[in-house]
Amino acid sequence: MSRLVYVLNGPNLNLLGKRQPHIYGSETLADVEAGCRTLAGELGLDIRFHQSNREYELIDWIHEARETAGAIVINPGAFTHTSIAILDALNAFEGIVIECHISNVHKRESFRHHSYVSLRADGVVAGFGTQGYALSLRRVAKLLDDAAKA
Ligand code: CA2
Repeated sequence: MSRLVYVLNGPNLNLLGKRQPHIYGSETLADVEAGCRTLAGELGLDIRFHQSNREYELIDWIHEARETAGAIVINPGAFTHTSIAILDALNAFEGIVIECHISNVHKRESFRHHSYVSLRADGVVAGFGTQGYALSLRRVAKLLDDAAKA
């Protein structure tokens, strides 16, 4: 399976490190991307890292990943709780899907407790801060390594 991983980020995550540090921490999205790139190099993964406030752009990247990628790590932001369209796109992707949330959504408002994306995700990370991205990439690398051996 391809070792290319799409790391996708949904609405408002461009504000990371600039607002609400008590919830989302002080690292910016650029810091998260740099950390993902360094770790991906160590794990032998290639990454495409994107953020958008537009649902259709996230869907287009998921479609693009269908052609080339072995895995998607996605923090869909608030689309997690609303988007059947993103779920449908992920259901058309045959590789590994990891859903990653910075905050512990289960400790927050009840509307954050339901995730459409979890119906497709192979694993879910929540509440580990931005470290969740590294944990997600490590899990992807492990699953790809296991698949290569099988
Ligand atoms: O915990 C997460 O990663 C979330 O996916 C973040 C979403 C939220 O709607 C989900 O329920 C949980 C919100 C992203 C907003 O990010 C901001 C970051 C800094 C300042 C303002 C917003």
